[in-house]
Amino acid sequence: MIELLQFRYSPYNEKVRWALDFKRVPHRRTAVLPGPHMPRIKKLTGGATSATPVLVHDGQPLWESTAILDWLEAQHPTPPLVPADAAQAAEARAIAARFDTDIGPRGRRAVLAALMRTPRYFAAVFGAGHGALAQAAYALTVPLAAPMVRKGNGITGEAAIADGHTAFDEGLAYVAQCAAATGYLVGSTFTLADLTAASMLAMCVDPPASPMARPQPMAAPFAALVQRHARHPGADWVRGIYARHRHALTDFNGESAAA
Ligand SMILES: N[C@@H](CCC(=O)N[C@@H](CS)C(=O)NCC(=O)O)C(=O)O
Repeated sequence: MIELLQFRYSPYNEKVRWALDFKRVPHRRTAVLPGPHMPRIKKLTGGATSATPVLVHDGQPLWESTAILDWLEAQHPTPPLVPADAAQAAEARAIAARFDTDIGPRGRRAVLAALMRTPRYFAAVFGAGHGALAQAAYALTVPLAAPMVRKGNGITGEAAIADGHTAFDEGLAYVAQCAAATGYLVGSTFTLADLTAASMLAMCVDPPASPMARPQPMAAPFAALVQRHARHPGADWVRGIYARHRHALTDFNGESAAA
């Protein structure tokens, strides 16, 4: 059995969940809480990383979402996420890499900064599936962990947060323009590029009835972030891709609805 160790709310984890669901790979999901996750993930990866997602197959851990998607593509080639055409495959990988390494980390700063302003909501978002008591206890740790979260994610001040919004604007503008002709970022089918871009932009779009939908009602700072980007044509694209290709699952505690 494949196990995914995940953060409930994370675009890199969403990439892997989406690929597993898209390819209908039976698996189990175990949600770990940011912070307390560290010793467990470090032990599992032999100290290589503390970051999620980590996928365990036959006792072997795999980390880095792109490496996990490559492994899934090799093990479960259909339906494909990588185009058969070499030029299109390279284009899809390049678009995915831009969203992975630029738009995602920059945008995440604005998201985390908004969430950290409301520790109880932070705990509700990341602790979905855990009991109310566990969430309340977790919320108490958020202000203590905030300096570490800021440091680890490059949230150096207001300029970094503003740049996060700029990153979302850049990403939304890119998908709106690039997908205008066919609805997809590469060619005329759903690929790794669409999956990755939509997973990253889900942070500011909040696609409904999906694992990236936030608990309701949203806390005010976070609602403002979503509101700020909601009417962008790129946000329509994200919602459309989710509706057509995510086969929206709302699992919160690790049960795979794809099995
Ligand atoms: N490049 C990595 C990024 C993963 C990542 O940034 N994961 C974050 C959650 S969004 C995480 O687990 N952070 C906690 C940590 O690094 O300890 C990937 O693609 O998997």
